[in-house]
Amino acid sequence: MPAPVVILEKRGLVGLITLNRPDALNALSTRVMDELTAHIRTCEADEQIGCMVLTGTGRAFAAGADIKEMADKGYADALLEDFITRNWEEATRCRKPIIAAVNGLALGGGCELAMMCDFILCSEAARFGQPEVKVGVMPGAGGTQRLSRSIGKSKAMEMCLTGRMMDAAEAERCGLVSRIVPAEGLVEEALRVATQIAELSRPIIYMTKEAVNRSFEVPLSEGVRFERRLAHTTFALEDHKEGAAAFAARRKPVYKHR
Ligand code: DAK
Repeated sequence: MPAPVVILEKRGLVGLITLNRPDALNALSTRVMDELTAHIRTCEADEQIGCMVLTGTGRAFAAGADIKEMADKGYADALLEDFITRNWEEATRCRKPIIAAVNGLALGGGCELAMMCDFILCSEAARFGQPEVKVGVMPGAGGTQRLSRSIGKSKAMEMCLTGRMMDAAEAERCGLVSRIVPAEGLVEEALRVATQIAELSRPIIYMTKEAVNRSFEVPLSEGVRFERRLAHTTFALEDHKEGAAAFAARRKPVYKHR
């Protein structure tokens, strides 16, 4: 049996998912994306797991879609197999948060995959880019859309039209990543933050994630209305009562996810 190209490990309340194809800089082949999709679904279905961390082995998070595999694909192949839509977007569909821990190169589909996660922590070694134009293709997994929403038109346009790479410091300055963490502690820090999230009330976390994501889809007034409706419903949760009672009693809350 061939070694898995994506590894899932359970670390307490967190699912740690590692892209494991270092010889190809974790290029996102069909097999990688099928395994990744399966692992995200496993974590979604596992009642113990409350949050996921996605990272890569070696010097890359992921250097993009597998260029060699795509080389022979024609238009009809891409259309009929529903390329990208079929098995790339599970990270955007799951309700449990996913933190991308970008340890190195995040290029093309790799950058797009990181942006599908809920937020990005990275090490100083991280490099981000959308170099598709240099290999005769364009971003096709949300890069032109998510990058411009994340870092603004001018920088996104420059990145997509030239394929230049951005280092970790620039990525933090322009808000693509939330924080830079020393390389040796990156995964541990991501696991620590993920555990903190996983210990909170799950319905509250799901609703909060959904509300933030909604802000990218609708006008402000609709987004605020949506948030208000969700926020009102939190008062119906046992976890809301528990959170308030624990605060008043100066103790740690014990959430039942109800
Ligand atoms: N695909 C396949 N193999 C890759 C790869 C990739 N994206 N990136 C690297 N590799 C492989 C290399 O071929 C090499 O394998 P061997 O030759 O040793 O067998 C190995 O990884 C190590 O790479 P290098 O020897 O090149 O390492 P260097 O340090 O010299 O260079 C590099 C690192 C990152 C600068 C270079 O590897 C590179 O330029 N890689 C390609 C980066 C890139 O262009 N990424 C974007 C890929 S295109 C679509 C949807 C989505 C997409 C397109 C269409 N539709 C809906 C239609 C997405 C497209 C992409 O992501």
